Amino acid sequence: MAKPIFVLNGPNLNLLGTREPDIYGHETLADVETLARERAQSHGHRIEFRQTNHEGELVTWIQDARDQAAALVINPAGYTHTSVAVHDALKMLEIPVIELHLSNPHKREPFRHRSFVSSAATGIVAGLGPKGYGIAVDAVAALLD
Ligand code: CA2
Repeated sequence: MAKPIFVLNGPNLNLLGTREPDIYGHETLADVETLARERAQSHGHRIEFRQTNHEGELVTWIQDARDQAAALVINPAGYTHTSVAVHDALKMLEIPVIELHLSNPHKREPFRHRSFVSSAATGIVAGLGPKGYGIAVDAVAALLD
């Protein structure tokens, strides 16, 4: 069986849909997972969708993607702006990697303007809200074809 597209989510995204809807939208993480799963199926792919509040767990999952995933979509959330460990793990991948954000960090506070992830990503999707998850899956499907 073909390898899945990993869709990995970082800290606090389990609370999606419960706060700050003006920034992040009204959809929950479960809604976003359904959207990404349906979009992957429409392209003949499947996804492995995960969320963690722990940096080390996220690093381990990125390492798992080296031999278990066809591609990686990652919303590292707050770790985007802080984590050398996430950066180092992503640099070890030889598959397409999409950095994904619901909001556009460049329109927000200056501390969100620095990403440790962008330089290790194939491409970036940001500022498109929950729909960005579907668009990121479209992008990796196009890269894998
Ligand atoms: O826009 C994004 O997707 C972010 O990765 C979200 C992170 C933020 O630190 C990044 O700068 C941009 C924050 C995730 C927090 O998620 C919540 C969503 C709704 C309610 C509470 C938390």
